[in-house]
Amino acid sequence: NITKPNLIFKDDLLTGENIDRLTRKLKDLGDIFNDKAAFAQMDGETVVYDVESSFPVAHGTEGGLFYGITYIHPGKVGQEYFMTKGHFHEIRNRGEYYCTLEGEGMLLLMDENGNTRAEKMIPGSIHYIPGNTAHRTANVGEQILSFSAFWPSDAGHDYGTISEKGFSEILIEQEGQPVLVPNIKQ
Ligand code: PAN
Ligand code: ZN
Repeated sequence: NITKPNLIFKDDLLTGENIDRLTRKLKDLGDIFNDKAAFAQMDGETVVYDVESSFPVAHGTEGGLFYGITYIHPGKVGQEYFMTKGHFHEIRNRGEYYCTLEGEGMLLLMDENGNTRAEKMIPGSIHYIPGNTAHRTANVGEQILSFSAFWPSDAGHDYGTISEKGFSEILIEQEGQPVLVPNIKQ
């Protein structure tokens, strides 16, 4: 029941070989949400996001590019919006572009000194993620948030740092608005 963006290129890029599809459910994301009591009340089978990626060259190839579309469902755990795990790239200095396709979101960016900032995602918005910057996206709207991503094929993903410590700030809903507040877990 995901509304897929009506893009000319999408079906061509995301068919054929070397396509990877993954689904992340609440039960896979136990460590990212702060409100453990609210989390415990929810169905672990709830889908939080899907990612469809195209890997035209082998992982680790220098000079190639990967392409993926992420679909984040609307929802919250307590006050915290449904969001991606978030990661640094394994080769830390590798950057990335995101382009919002549909919905409303926030892109959280944290540098290696733990400074977090957020960019608003609306259809058509383009976001440059510099190297050495952890990135996570949250759906702050009431429909699917989808965005395309383009990253170097040798970037790799380091999830460990974020799964241990999280971001220095978390994105929660207060009086109907998304706000960044310090992450007390840190
Ligand atoms: C994106 C992300 C995607 C899912 O393609 O991998 O949005 O988020 P997580 O990987 O944090 O679960 C990207 O940033 N690739 O590098
Ligand atoms: Zn990335």
